[in-house]
Amino acid sequence: KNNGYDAWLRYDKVKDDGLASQYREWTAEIVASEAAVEGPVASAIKELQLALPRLIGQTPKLVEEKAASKRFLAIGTLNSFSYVEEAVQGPIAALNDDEGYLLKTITAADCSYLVVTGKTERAVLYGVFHLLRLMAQGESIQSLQLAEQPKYRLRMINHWDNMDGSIERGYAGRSIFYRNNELLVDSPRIVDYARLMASIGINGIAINNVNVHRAETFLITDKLLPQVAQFAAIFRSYGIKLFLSVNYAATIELGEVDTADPLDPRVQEWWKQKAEQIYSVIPDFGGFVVKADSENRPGPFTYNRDHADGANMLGEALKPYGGLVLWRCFVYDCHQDWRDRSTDRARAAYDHFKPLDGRFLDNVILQIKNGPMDFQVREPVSPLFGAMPNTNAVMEFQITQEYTGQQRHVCFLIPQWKEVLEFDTKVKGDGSTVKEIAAGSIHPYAHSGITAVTNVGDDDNWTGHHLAQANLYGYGRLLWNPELSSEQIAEEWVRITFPDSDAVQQLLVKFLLESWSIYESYTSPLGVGWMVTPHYHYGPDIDGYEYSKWGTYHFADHKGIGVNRTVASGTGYTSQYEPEHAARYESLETCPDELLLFFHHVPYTHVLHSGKTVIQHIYDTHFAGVERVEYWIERWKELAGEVDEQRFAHISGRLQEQLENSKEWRDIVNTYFFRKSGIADEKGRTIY
Ligand code: GCW
Repeated sequence: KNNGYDAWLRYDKVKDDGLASQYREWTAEIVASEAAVEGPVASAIKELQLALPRLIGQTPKLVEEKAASKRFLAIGTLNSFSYVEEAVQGPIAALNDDEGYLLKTITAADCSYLVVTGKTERAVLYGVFHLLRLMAQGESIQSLQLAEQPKYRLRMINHWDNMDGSIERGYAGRSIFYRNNELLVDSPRIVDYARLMASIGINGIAINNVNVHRAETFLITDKLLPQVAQFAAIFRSYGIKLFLSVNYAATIELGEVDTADPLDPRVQEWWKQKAEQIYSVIPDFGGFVVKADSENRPGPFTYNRDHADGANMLGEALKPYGGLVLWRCFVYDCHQDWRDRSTDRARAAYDHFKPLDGRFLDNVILQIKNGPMDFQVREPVSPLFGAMPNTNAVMEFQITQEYTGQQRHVCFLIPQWKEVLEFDTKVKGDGSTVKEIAAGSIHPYAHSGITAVTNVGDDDNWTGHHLAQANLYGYGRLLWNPELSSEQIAEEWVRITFPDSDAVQQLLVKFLLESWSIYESYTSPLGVGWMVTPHYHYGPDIDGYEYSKWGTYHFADHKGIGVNRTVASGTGYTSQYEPEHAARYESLETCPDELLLFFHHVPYTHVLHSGKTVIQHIYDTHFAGVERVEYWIERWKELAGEVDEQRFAHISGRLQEQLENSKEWRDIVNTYFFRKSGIADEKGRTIY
C-alpha cells in the first residue's frame, strides 16, 4: 500500500469516529438501478464497493429501487430515478454541460438520501469520485448541495510511450501499455490507470508517442486495432475516449500508397477507409494526434502543401464519425546554423500557423505548447495561443518533468500552469486570458481545452517520485476548475495521499508551493532557458546546446548574456504579442525580471528591478536555491516516524539526489559566469 500504487485513491481508514459513523449511515445502502450495465455508473459503483470497506470498514448493500433505510445513497443518471427528479431537476438543468454533476442531500417524508446524479453516466462517475474525495479528506457529507461542471471540454493526456516499452521523456519506468512491441491488454494496471484518470476528470487519452515510429504506425492496422480496441473498452467504462498519435506518412510507411501528399485523392481515400475501419472497432474513437513537419517527422511540407492541407485531409476522414484531429504546432527549424542570428526558434510556431487562420476544418484543433520554445522552467506564454480566432486550439502542458528535474527533483508545476492560464493575452481586450481562450469563451471555438504530456510509467508509484503524483493529480483538478488555487490543490492532494499526519501535510504543501521557484533559482537564470545536458536534459551543461542546430542559445560572452528578441535590434519576436505586451517585453524598463534574458541581451552589470545586477542575481539565486533544498531536507528529516517508512525513505533518497544535482547546477552555473564575466561575488562565496 505504501509503495504508492494507489496514489490518491488510497482510501485509508477514516480516523474520526464521528465521521466514520456518519459515512456508514449514509452509505450502508446504495440505490443504483444502472449498476448492472457495463459503463461509467457501474464503474462508479465498483469504486464505492472498493473504497467504502477501506474507508469505513463497511460493505455497502446495493439495491435497485428505493432503499429500506432511513438514510441512503442514490447513484445514477437523472433518468434512472423515479422519485428524486423534482428535487434535482432544477440544479441539474442549471448545469450547461453533460459532464456536470450534483451531490445533494434530500429530505423526504420518510427518509433522507444523498443523491449523486448528472445528465450522463460520466457525470455520475465524476460525482462519485467527488464524494469519495470528500470522505478521504474527512469532510462531512451530512448536508451536501454541490453542483459542479468542468471548465474545459477536452481534458486530455498524451503519452509519449513507444511500443518497445520505452517512454520518450519518461522518468517513471517503462510503458504501462506496451512491452516488446506488444500491447499489454491483460495488464491490471490499465483499469487502475483509467480509475486514476477518471477520478481527476480526464476524458481523452492518446496512448502513443507523437513521434510515431515504424511499430506504432501499425496501431491503426488490422494487426493491432483489435487490441487497441480492448484498451478503448476499458477507457470507455471510465468515460475516457482513446486517441492515437498517427504517422503522417502512414500511407508510405505501410506500403499502401507511394505518397503522403494530402491533396492526392488516393491518400485522402486511404485515410477515409482507415477511419471507417477504426470506427468499426472503436465506435467512440477520439481521433488523431499529429506531429508533422516537426523534428524530422514527415508532413505536408514534403509536397509543398501546408499544415492546413495536411490537417484537413485527416479531418475530412474523421468527420463522419465525430473524430478530432489534434495537430501540433511544435514546428521549427531543428537544423539551424548557430551562426545564423536571424532565425529565432521562438518565432516559428506563430510564423507557420498564424497565416493559416480560418483554413482549418471544424474538427481540427491546433495543439500549442504553453511556451514558444519547449517546456522550459520559465518561458513567456506562446503568442500563438489566442492569435487565431477562427481556429480551434488546445493548450499543451508538460507534466513529465523533462526540463524540470525529471521526477528526481521536486517541482510542483501547478503554479507554473496557473500563471500561463491567468496570462491576459489581450487578443480581444482585457480579460482575454489563456484560461478563457482555452475554454472557448473568447473565440467561439467548436473544440478546445487542455492537454498535457503525462509523467506515468510502470514504476510502482506511477510517477517515479511520490511527490510527482501531485502534478498529475493537480493537472486534472486544474482542468476541472482553474479557479482552484495552487495551495488548495496541493492541500487536497496531501490530505488524501498522506492522511495520517497534519505535520506532513503542512510541510508538503509549503514545500510543493515553493518547489518550482527553488528549481528555477538553481538552474538557468532569468528566463534564458536550456543550459542542460544535450539530449538527456538532466543536469547542467551551459554550452551544451550553444553551438548546436537546435536553435536554443544563450549568447553569453564576457560582457553579457541573453537573446535579443526585440523589434528594435533583435529577432522581432516581441511583435507577435498584442501591442501592450509587445511594448512591455520590448523595453528593458518594463520587461519582467524573470523573463529578461528571454527577450534581451544585457551586460552582466545590468541592474534588475530587484535592484541587483544580473551577475549578482545569478550568484545569489544559485546559492539560495541549494540552501532551500538543504532547508527542506532538514524539515523532512524531522518527520521521520510521521510517514510510513517506505515512502519516507523513498522521498528522502530523491531529496538527496536533488541536493547533489542542485549543487552541480549551482557550481557549474556560477563558475561559468564568474569565468566569463570576471566579476566577483559581492559576498565572496566559493566559486570555482
Ligand atoms: O521537448 C521536446 C522533447 C522531445 C519531444 C518533442 C515534442 C516527443 O525533447 O522528446 O518529442 O519536444 O514535443 O514533440
